[in-house]
Amino acid sequence: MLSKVVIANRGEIALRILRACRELGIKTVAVHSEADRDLKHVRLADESVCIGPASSELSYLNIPAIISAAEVTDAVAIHPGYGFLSENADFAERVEDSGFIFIGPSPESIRIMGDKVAAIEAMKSAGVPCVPGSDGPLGDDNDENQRLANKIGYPIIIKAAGGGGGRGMRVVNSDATLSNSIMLTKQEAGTFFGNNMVYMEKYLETPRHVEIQVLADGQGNAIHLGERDCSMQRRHQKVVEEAPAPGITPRQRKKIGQRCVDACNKIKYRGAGTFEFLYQDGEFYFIEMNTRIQVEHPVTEMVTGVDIIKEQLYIASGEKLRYRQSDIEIRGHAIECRINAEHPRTFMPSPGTIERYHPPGGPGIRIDTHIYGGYTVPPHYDSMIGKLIAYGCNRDVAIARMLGALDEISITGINTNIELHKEIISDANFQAGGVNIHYLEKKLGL
Ligand code: MV4
Repeated sequence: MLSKVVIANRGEIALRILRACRELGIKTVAVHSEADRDLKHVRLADESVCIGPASSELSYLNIPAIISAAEVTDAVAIHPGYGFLSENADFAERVEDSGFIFIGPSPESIRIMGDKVAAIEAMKSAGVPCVPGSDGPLGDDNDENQRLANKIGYPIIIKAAGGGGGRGMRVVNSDATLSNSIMLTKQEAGTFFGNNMVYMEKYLETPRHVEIQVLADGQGNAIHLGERDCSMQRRHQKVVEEAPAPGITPRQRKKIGQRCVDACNKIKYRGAGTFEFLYQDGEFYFIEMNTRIQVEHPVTEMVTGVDIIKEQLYIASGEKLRYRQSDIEIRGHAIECRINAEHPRTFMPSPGTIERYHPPGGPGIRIDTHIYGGYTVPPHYDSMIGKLIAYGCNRDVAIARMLGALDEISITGINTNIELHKEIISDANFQAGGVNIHYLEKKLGL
């Protein structure tokens, strides 16, 4: 097993990684910004190194500072968490070139999945179902682009190859606006991602966002851990996630899961990963692959009993995958509410000092958070301060436990979105299951 790991992240995920390391007897190094000296995991880590000022660019995105911290503490590996450098192929490469283990996929895998055109091409040829589209980047010939759009059928969507997560996309309804939309999307893509390549897909109007979690050891062993439904979102920020996805049958899960597993083996994928699909009219359509641990991984952990972070650490240490597909059983239901420090109506971040914090408890309640009474949420980073997860033997029990926990939890001194969560979990359409990606914004009147 790894002897010492640098946790190159902050907040709840840094604490989550620390806990997994501690369980496996791995020593931990917390690297933190000047604004993050009081983070809970910094106190709990075996060692800590301040890597720069509050600004992310100068600390959590500062590659030389993070690698230096690994060098001076004699660490052997670096866990990037999510966000920040987690899907930066150059970072993974520099970590490896400096003689450390990057806890994640190979730089090559990260690079392929970062290029959405390359990712779709790789997945399509591996047998993963994709959205009908351009099968490659769009050229400058407008007649040809119009022929393609009409063959696919309007509405279509233009997406930046370097985008993802909702940035750099444009829906087009007719030939009249096609060439202009392609030009604008190319221009934005060039500015924001330094890559003006764009591609075309059929625009699915009312899909759900369903994603498959995989684990692979890069030695020919891959498994899937079933799916999560992440359709409850606002402005591409997930708000509530659950596993399994309502209405997905064991047969559907097995079929799409096996496609993902086969693709992992084909591309020699290593580590944890997530295949993102749009799901509409009973069909799955691959859109992107995430090569990091995701915020919502706990719902999968709750229904499978697999500690995904621990498995990342085992895989990074070179061990063969400790599970076979036949060991994996989806049992019960789990729901996660992301708790944000934000204004309840404007959704603007609302940092500040937490006066009191009373966590909820009881059967099936898990809370992944770094907050404590007296902790000050800094204004420099993401507003998510924790995740409340409710597990039950079925969805109704998970919902009842979540409603109880939302009633019980108390965070004073800052604004949070806890009241919003009470409204969502009480919502009749949420309770029926299977709402699409537009539901929350419609409900909020946006
Ligand atoms: C789409 C789509 C409809 N049709 N692609 C947005 C984020 C990025 N990961 C992909 N996105 C979408 N791609 C086709 N062909 C609708 C979205 C989309 C979306 C997807 C998942 C979760 C939330 C979303 C919100 C708006 C649009």
